[in-house]
Amino acid sequence: MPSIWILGGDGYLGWPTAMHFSNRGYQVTVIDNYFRRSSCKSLDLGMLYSVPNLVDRAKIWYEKTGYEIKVVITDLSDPIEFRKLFDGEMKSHWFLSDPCINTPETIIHYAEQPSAPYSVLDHKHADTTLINNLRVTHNLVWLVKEFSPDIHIIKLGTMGEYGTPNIDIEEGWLNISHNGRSDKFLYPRQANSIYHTSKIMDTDLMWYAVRIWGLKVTDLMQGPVYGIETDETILDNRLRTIFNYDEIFGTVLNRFIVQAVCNHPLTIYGSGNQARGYINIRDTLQCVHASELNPAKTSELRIFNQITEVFKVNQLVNMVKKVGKSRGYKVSIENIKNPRNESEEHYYNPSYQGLKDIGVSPNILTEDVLHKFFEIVEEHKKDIRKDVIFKGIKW
Ligand code: USQ
Repeated sequence: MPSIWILGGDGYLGWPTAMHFSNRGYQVTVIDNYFRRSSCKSLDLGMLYSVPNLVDRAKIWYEKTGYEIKVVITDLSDPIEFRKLFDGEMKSHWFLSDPCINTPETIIHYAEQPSAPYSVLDHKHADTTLINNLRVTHNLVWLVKEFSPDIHIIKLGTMGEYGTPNIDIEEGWLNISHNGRSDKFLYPRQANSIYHTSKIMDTDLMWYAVRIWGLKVTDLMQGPVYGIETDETILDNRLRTIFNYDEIFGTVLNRFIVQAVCNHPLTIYGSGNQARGYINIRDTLQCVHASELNPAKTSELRIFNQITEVFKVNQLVNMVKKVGKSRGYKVSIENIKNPRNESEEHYYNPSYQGLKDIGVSPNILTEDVLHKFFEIVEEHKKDIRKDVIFKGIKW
């Protein structure tokens, strides 16, 4: 079976992705530097529950399924460390019989600082975001070019690269006519945080590597993800993914469910009319897998918008309110003065057909999905820390 590396394999998306591929017989190696865990500690952010370290997660996974996931703990922003993965010097911290890491057919790149609020905390955190995100991507394209240019890179981008333009959002590219001539360019990008800006720069680095070196890259422009459960996390509670509901690492719907359960008002930033494309964590796995099965071609930067539905914040609030109330919660709301520098009244019409065309069948946000989500959060109700929900990080 093909070999896959998952960079950032300890994170909210990385660990479920690792189990997803492993469960389907792929040889999976996860690589991580525990950035999320160490940031949660240093910034004193609560996770909904604690999760075993990556080696223990791999051991539990083996106990449950008989499949091996190899584990490397290292900092991929360091070019010398990253190189050791390619030249065979780096060995797995946990393995069944062979510690060697095979060169993969596909590399899935999630190894980034993923939070917009983190990136605008102050100069130091902005710097960490830029340095980490750009160096990992830069190291990756150089090493793939040098060691194995046939590897398909699947990179997680973000819909936030486009911002909220007053025209339809295409999937990555735009045909432009100017003074009677036409050409195709990357869609204009205009981000609202240092984090989102780092993702624009990532895309530019990868476009360079595709254009000049002929690499194969799929860039997945993903919207805010929600959810907690996948087909693999349900095998054992200790296999659950890291779940944040704090202001820095928690995405909006995940935060709203936790807020409803702990009787905290739902924190609507500004008018609540901001629209975004959302996606269930299960669909992130589906989309990444469909991209792996249908790789980009040599010299192709293929871009998909990885969202399944567009909602305004207020629509999410209404859904959470309805389901929360039916479960006996009061569910109040609070319109907080928007701490972010973002448009609240804007046009938003992204296209998102490409992934459906390669076989993705979206899980939409239904009341049943929300009920199931509430049930899991309720198991941890007594551990929820209200003090991390809103501290007022300003842009
Ligand atoms: N929002 C609220 N109340 C909250 C939290 C957020 O009203 O308590 C609003 C925000 O103002 C924003 C929307 O909800 O308009 C989405 O916020 P978010 O925190 O869920 O998402 P964001 O900061 O944009 O970032 C998240 C992920 C990031 C990913 C991005 C996709 O953290 O990794 O790239 O979603 S996108 O938003 O499309 O750029």
